[in-house]
Amino acid sequence: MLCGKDCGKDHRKVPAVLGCPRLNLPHLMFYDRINAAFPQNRPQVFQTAFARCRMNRLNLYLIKPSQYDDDGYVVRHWRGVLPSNTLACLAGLTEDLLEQKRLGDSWDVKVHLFDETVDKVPVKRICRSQRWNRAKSIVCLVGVQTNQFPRASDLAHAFRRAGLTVLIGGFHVSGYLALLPDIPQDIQKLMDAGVTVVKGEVEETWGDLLLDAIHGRLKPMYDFLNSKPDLYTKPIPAIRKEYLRKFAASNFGTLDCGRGCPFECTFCTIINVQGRKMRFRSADYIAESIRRNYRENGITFYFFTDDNFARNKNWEAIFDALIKIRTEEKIPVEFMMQVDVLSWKIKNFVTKARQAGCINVFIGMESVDPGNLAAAGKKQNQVSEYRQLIQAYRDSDISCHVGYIIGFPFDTVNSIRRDLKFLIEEVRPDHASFFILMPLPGSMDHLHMLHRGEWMHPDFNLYDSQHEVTRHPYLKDGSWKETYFEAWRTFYSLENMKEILRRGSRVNYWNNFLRFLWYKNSIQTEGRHPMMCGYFRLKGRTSRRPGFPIVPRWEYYTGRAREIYAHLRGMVHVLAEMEELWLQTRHPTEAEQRVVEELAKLRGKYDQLKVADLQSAFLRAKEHFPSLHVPSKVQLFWAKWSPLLVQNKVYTRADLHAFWTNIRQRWDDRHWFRIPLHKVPLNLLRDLQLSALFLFHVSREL
Ligand code: B12
Ligand code: SF4
Repeated sequence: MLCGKDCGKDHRKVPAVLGCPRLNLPHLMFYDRINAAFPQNRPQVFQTAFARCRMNRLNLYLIKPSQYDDDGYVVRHWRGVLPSNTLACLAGLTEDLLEQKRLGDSWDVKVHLFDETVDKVPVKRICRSQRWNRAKSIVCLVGVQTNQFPRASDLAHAFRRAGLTVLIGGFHVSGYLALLPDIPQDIQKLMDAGVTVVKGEVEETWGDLLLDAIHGRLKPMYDFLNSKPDLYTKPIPAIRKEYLRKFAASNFGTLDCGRGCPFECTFCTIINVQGRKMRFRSADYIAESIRRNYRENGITFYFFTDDNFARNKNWEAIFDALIKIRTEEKIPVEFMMQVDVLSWKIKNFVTKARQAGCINVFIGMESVDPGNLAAAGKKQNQVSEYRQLIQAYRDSDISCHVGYIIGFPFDTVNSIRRDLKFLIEEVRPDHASFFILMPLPGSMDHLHMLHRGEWMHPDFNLYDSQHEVTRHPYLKDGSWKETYFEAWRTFYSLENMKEILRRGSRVNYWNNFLRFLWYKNSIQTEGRHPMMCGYFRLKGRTSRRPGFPIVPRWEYYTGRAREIYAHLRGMVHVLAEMEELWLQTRHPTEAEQRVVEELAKLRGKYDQLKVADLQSAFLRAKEHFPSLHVPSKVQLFWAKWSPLLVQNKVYTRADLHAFWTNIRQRWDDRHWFRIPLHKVPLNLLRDLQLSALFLFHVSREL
């Protein structure tokens, strides 16, 4: 008889006093005594009763692992930004199985969801879960991407050492094994430790897999790559309210309406895992789940995670269903989606998208250099049409977010700067996300580099599009990463953000503004890609990558205190910049914009700005806009000292900024006697009032 805890040993051969030699679990000694008492033909009835009372509880742990940071700590945030669709997907499939009682009646199944980017995974508790509860525990490491694979492997080994049943799936293993004839060493190591590797999608096989896991008959590997499921009537990703509470916006859900992409970009893994043939869900199913999520969880905003919604053959039916939900049922649902550069040419696509509630599209633009696009197999991207593409969406009040890759073969530091200027000034998207080119296992780039024997960094933890993992002919000695960060800083400069908010439609003002806040905070304060980031980084002293030492308590906590201080300072800087952006852009009329420009000209003397100077700025603006109302000096006095009272007359905090810079300068130069102490309390009060006003408006829009 094999050990009920899946250690793989035959207990007839193990002396009873030792229990299970691999797991060293005391309760197995009892199991062994039974084996000893009934050495050959154990009564069936005894076995069944024993099995029932031992395995009446099934703990199913669905864990989405995180990544290690450069210091080896697990990356976790107090609040996340984007919930995991893979978790929701597998939760939905499991709920469906339980409703249909596919796992049988005898199981009391408890499903635990952990997203390590926002949850501390209680590794020890999970390891004990099978030991004391007389239960069976199955751990599924889900949606594991390449940069999460090292962390996922460490978790898998820890759970296996405790004798739990462990499965791993997601894009890393699926992509890696899709193109390579042999099993790579690190995946083989997992399989040798008893971890089951699952390639491909499981919509049609999840129930069978769980039954195999329950009955201890899992195979080392399952390959579903060649039998891609038809998604039409498959269970829709299930959104749980308690999970969403860990995210900045708890009304934000994810849903994949379809999978696959017909194009052939060489850096992309999607086509080799989910295929080039499009599969899609039924519009009625999607609509029903949107209604239910609205009723039960208050979800009003979705990220449709399809890689290319424009090529989803069911797009029109899905849009029509959403239009009906919005107009007839008055459910105020909105969404963002990913599309290709040709999508604007599809008849009615853009207008219907807006009517259906789309407010943001993510477009795989990748580069503005035709040579680079050709090298990446991105034949569909025509640089000459980029401007029209952005305009087509903007005309329908949909803001455009472009993905931009740095490190294509023809990129140099200078060409990247030139291209970025072109992107900002000519193409003019509303948002941009920058990525360092990396050969992801499962992409043709990776396969070709492997065949050519080119160097690729062996540590998958770094494959997060933010590290240099290959060698570039023109971007050397860290200049690749430097240029990458420069691109973020240039695009999200105060000037460009101001320009975007001014030219964008008022309908999308807060949508654009909040995204800027999220992006600035991620890049400037956290130093992480916004799509892998949340708000306020958390760390666990002992959750460190093997090979990194556990730092003594005192050293760790003093270091942490310094980090938190630097972090909070960073956040204050970001908030101050965003406050300035808000003050300068929240005024809709052209006349008021002119006032802001006139005020900006006074920048040199902000620290000694008089009410009369402020009024003169209004008067100069009035020369161009005669209908402009010029506030009285009394009004401006109050606006200057009490922003809460006359909030709409405050156009900038540049004078405050100048005041604090001045004080700091004098402090640093040790000219303490020249610090105007009497002005400090009043300016502090003004600053606090303005910040309160700003935060109030931001929180109202969240
Ligand atoms: C939405 C999305 C995001 C979102 C949300 C992520 C999320 N987890 O939902 C955001 C924007 C945050 C994001 C960020 C990033 N992403 Co992303 N993302 C996607 C996208 C478009 C959809 C994900 C999805 O929902 N798929 C649908 C689910 C259901 O599919 P699935 O995860 O494969 O799961 C199925 C099977 O694999 C299987 N399965 C999965 N796990 C398990 C476990 C077990 C035990 C079993 C049995 C089965 C199983 O069952 C599922 C149902 O069939 C995918 C592309 C894609 N088409 O999947 C890229 C993708 C996953 N992302 C990718 C990358 C590179 C990133 C970033 C590194 C980019 C960046 N720098 O920002 C970051 C990393 C963020 C992070 N730390 O997770 C790559 C990953 C490739 C790789 N090998 O690592 C992909 C494949 C896109 C690509 N360019 O190739 N991403
Ligand atoms: S268009 Fe996007 S999803 Fe399609 S192959 Fe290219 S990168 Fe992949």
